[in-house]
Amino acid sequence: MNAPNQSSDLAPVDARISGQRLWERLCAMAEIGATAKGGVNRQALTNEDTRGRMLLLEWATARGYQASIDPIGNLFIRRAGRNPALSPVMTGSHLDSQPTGGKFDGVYGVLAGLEVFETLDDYGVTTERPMELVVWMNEEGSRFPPPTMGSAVAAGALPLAEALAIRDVKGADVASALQAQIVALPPLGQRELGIDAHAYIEAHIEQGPVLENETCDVGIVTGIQGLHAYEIQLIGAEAHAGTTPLRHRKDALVAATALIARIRAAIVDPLDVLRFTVGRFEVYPGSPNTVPGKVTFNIDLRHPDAAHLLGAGDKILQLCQGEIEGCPISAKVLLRSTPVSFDARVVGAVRDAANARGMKFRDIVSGATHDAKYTAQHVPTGMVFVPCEKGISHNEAESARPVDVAAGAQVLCDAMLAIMSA
Ligand code: HGY
Ligand code: MN
Ligand code: MN
Repeated sequence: MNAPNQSSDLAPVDARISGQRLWERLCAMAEIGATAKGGVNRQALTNEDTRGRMLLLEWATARGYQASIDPIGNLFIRRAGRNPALSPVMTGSHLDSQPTGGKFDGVYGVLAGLEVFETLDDYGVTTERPMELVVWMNEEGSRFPPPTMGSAVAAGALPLAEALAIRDVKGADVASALQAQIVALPPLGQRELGIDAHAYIEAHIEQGPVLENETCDVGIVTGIQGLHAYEIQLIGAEAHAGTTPLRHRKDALVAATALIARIRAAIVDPLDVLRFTVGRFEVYPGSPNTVPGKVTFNIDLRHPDAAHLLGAGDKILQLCQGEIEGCPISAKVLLRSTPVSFDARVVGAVRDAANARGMKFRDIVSGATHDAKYTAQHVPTGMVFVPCEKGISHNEAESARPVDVAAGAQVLCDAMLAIMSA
């Protein structure tokens, strides 16, 4: 590429991202935690997650960007601007994945942000404000529930001490896993908790079929639906599978399945807008010939309307009182995040950027949750979506096209520059 002449954001330049470099970086990152079925398993604070962060830091420090980390492990990469005292224009997403995750969920937003920084370097663009790329810790919440843990703590929605004490199914807590990661990473600047940005724009795959079905190049994300996360526990009594009559049993698994059936019946939504999922279900002691003495399961509940979500959530908590099948029930609220509408100015900058590039686009509300729901509580926030194949995500078959990931990164670049001086 011919390096264009030196310029600054005062003299607008048509900075065009490199789709090829972005695609190469996505492929390189996908090798870390790669699974046999073509996806990734890079769960938060595992060795794979640490290796992914190390690769990103390698690319970032090669460009002279400054890296820092906050007390919950959110990683910040800063591209200097003319005036360091100004709040940065921020972008970001996450590198951690589901256990059977895809190559684009989260990673795309992180590497699209890096591509924007590198493109501005290549075009010699010096911006007035610094720019920051944040890698939110544990967005997926698959190893350590709840999801969006790092951004929730940074936003003050989840106490740091509570998050650090959360354990995975093997008993490891966030604090020790985070400490192990920090020791393995290169030395990083220390960063206080908080979200300080002039604006935040995140690029992400849609994780649904709408954009692909409508042959849109990008989606202008206007908001995110609300999400409640609960942990439910039922306590029975271990007993011998062969000698214990059913009438004498306190079978926690029978109780849990009866309770889930009751909850589903109580919150059924004929419009199929409410999303109720039990994705984690632990049976203790998990022996084929011992009656289960304890069951712990997680509920993920979502809806775009705050009142409907709250109503369903309260019904669940009412049903999770007392006992069922002789087993006492306990319920823990892990997260209650309300639906979010993004800042009109930032949404407009994303829409204008797509329009100026002659792209086909549409407004869209995100069914998936994102760290942007927490940045939106503190700074003007928006997102840009790109299509993914058949809308498949949280699945190793997740896929996206080079032309689409490039288009989203270009919109991200243009929108970040536009919001810079807004
Ligand atoms: O669960 C979600 O919506 C996100 O993809 N972690
Ligand atoms: Mn994601
Ligand atoms: Mn995800």
